[in-house]
Amino acid sequence: MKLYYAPGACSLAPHIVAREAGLSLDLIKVDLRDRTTETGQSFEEINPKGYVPALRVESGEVLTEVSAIIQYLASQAPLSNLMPGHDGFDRFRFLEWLGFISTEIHKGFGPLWRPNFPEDVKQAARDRLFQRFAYLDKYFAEKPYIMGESFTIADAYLFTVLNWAHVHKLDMSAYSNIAAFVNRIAARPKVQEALATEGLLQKAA
Ligand SMILES: N[C@@H](CCC(=O)N[C@@H](CS)C(=O)NCC(=O)O)C(=O)O
Repeated sequence: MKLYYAPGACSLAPHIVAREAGLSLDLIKVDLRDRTTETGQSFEEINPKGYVPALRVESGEVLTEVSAIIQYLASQAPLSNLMPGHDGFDRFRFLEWLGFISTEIHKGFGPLWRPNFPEDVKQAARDRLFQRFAYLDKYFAEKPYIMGESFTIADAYLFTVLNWAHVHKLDMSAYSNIAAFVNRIAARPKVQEALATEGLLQKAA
């Protein structure tokens, strides 16, 4: 399988998941400015949406969207127990979390990546993120991981996007339980491997 990624982007989530699942992956770096791969291919030929991550699976098909890719990877290593099974309410709680991470946190950062967006739009995005962080901070006061006592792919996704708080110099001092969560995930050997491979160790939380 090939994962098209950009260092520190949301593609870090599937990168971590593949390592946690013990799956072998070829990493192909994408330059998001000119949308070419490090092998000189047009990235839009691989993912016409133009963004990372994209995963080329063994059949040759290309899968996009973080939440779909990480679930696919976890499904390839069921014994790793990286997500709840299909029976039971936990599965739906888990999907609820993936939706929250994707739409509220991942995309919540969207305006902050746009140099030309007006400051009031960026401030509104920060305010909204801080509301979400307050919710997460309370949640992690009670539980070490999103699904309770064990690590799942949702933790890898949340860890990846929470790291952007530092990139955008958000004041996270009020959220000590989020800091503890980020440190807990960062300390995992497979997460360290992924961060080192992407050249992020000195930048990670
Ligand atoms: N809906 C997509 C969003 C992916 C996304 O936001 N990718 C960013 C990096 S984190 C990107 O490649 N942005 C470049 C662009 O949109 O041109 C997903 O969930 O996978």
